[in-house]
Amino acid sequence: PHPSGAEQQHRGCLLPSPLLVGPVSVRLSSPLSLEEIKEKNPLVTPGGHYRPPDCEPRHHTAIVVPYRNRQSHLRTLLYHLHPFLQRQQIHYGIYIVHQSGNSTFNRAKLLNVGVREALKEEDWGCIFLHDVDLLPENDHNTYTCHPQYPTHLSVAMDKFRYRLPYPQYFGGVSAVTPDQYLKMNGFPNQYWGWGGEDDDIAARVRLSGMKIVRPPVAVGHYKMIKHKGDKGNEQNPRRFDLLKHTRLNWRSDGLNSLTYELLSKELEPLYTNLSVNIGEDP
Ligand code: UD2
Ligand code: MN
Repeated sequence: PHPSGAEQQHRGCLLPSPLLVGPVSVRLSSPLSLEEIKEKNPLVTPGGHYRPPDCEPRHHTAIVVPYRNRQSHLRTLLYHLHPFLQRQQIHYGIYIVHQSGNSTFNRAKLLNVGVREALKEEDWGCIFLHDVDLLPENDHNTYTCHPQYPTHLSVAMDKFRYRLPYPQYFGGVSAVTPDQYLKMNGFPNQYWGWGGEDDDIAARVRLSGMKIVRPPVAVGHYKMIKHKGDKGNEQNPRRFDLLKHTRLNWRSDGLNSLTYELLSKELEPLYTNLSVNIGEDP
């Protein structure tokens, strides 16, 4: 006999989700308006949260996006990611961490802020660190965490001809559990401008006794929306020097030295917007 609706609600969602479709084509041009995207995702609640309506989700994932001045990329990401995550039948929330002001961009520090603020709100089991311009192309690439080790998801990107550019590469999209994040003392706060912070994060994984796990190349496909370098995120000339000292610095710079001022938190229809003052390059 079929379970009644009430019984079904207490059932764990099936694994793998029966809603998965595998490879999907990604729409890069002329994103819809936020209102139109909201209409297509009626079950998303304010702040950009979602729970599968018919089964108990097995995963609770926060998506943290470092952000400044990439409006069209953000719309494209939301258009694509909401249905993608819903097909995976996970409980999720999307957090956009907006660096206020014009000081040099600091991706890793924004990620630290996002993790801390997301965990204040809910007991997320998994936290995704997600560039705004990367679109997953296969929904078998599940947005869940490995129980022991940090995961690197964007293993095959169009911009690198669908290959890993180098073995320790950790840029783009990655994921940690709160425990893994604590173990590696989060991410560095000292990388202002473009580059190096992803390699520092990869080094922290290793230095804290963990390793990086990855999905198969066949499912870890991503498209990156083409863009030029942003004003305020010029290449960081200090990155090579900083990277020489990760081994010395990772225990003192990171989650345990993080300071910032949360300026506002807005529950937008499709995401939570955290505006934050993270200071500037000293
Ligand atoms: C690479 C990595 C990225 C990061 C970066 C170096 C890939 C796919 N990604 O990206 O993870 O390590 O190098 O820092 O290899 N952003 C804004 N506004 C800005 C500047 C940056 O929102 O003004 C955010 C946005 O989420 C963006 C991310 O920071 O996707 C990374 O910056 P990028 O896209 O300019 O750098 P890219 O593509 O070289
Ligand atoms: Mn990019």
